[in-house]
Amino acid sequence: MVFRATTRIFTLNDYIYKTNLSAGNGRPGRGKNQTGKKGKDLLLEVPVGTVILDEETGDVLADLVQDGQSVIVLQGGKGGKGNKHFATATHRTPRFAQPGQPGQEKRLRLSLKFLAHVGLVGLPNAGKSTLLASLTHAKPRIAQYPFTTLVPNLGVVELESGKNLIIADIPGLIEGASQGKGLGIRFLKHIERTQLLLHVLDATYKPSGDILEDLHMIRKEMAEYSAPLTQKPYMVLINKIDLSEQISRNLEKLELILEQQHIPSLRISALTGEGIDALLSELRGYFEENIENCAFPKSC
Ligand SMILES: Nc1nc2c(ncn2[C@@H]2O[C@H](COP(=O)(O)OP(=O)(O)OP(=O)(O)O)[C@@H](O)[C@H]2O)c(=O)[nH]1
Ligand SMILES: [Mg+2]
Repeated sequence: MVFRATTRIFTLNDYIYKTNLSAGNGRPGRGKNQTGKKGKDLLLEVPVGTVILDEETGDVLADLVQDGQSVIVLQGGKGGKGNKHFATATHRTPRFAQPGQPGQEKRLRLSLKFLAHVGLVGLPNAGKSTLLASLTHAKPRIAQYPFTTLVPNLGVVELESGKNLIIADIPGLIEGASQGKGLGIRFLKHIERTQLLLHVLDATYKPSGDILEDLHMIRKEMAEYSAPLTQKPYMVLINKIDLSEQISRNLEKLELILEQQHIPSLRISALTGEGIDALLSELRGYFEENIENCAFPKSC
């Protein structure tokens, strides 16, 4: 049983119902000095970023991080040896041959961890999917209610050098997500392998609150999931600035606080495109020389 990673599919949805898979058994040995045929390979395509685990032990059997990378996870049945194999001086044409061997069996778990370069994080409704749609050709679901995104989305930004930058949009996080509130934190695995995080803050989100509280809350939930996630470089995007009449707080003051903490920030409107060019040029500056994972075509 062979698993092969491909960048043509992005989900493991094919395997939701395909749960009982088997490759061919080895065929019995045959006459005329012939070994039986090997079992036929079963080739299974999975998205790049798929981790294959042994369900019983939890051991990682393979982590497929390159397009085209393949791994034999279970050996198929060997063909049986033919009758000649068993011939002796006194018994030249034995009437028996070895039966084909059955293949190995195992319960496997497939887990996908995206291999994106940039991860979008934020509260539900902050505008993450709108931003993905504005930066890339991706067409994620966008709507005016929380938890529109139920499964993560990927988009591709083509840099000037022709390199492809992969951006992951994950479902929104809320306070208590690490305790299972909302959709929980299980989607954070998809941004574990990114190089840069973009924190999308809704500048209109709380009528009188401080949107930095949103930032700290999200980062706290992320830290509960995995401390290294909070070590990644990040940038703050102050979104929805087109809704100026609904932004009562003083953005300059907010930006000053971020600056004092050496946190880069940008004002954007994912909807109207304001600030998106500035964001793209930041991304270019960051990644042109500095792309670590090369899983996708033209990424490096
Ligand atoms: N005016 C304005 N509306 C925006 C902007 N960005 C997003 N929106 C709106 O905000 C709502 C939520 O946008 P989404 O992109 O679905 O938000 P999300 O962060 O992906 O939300 P979840 O998937 O629920 O986590 C939609 O109605 C968008 O049209 C913006 O820059 N300006
Ligand atoms: Mg969304």
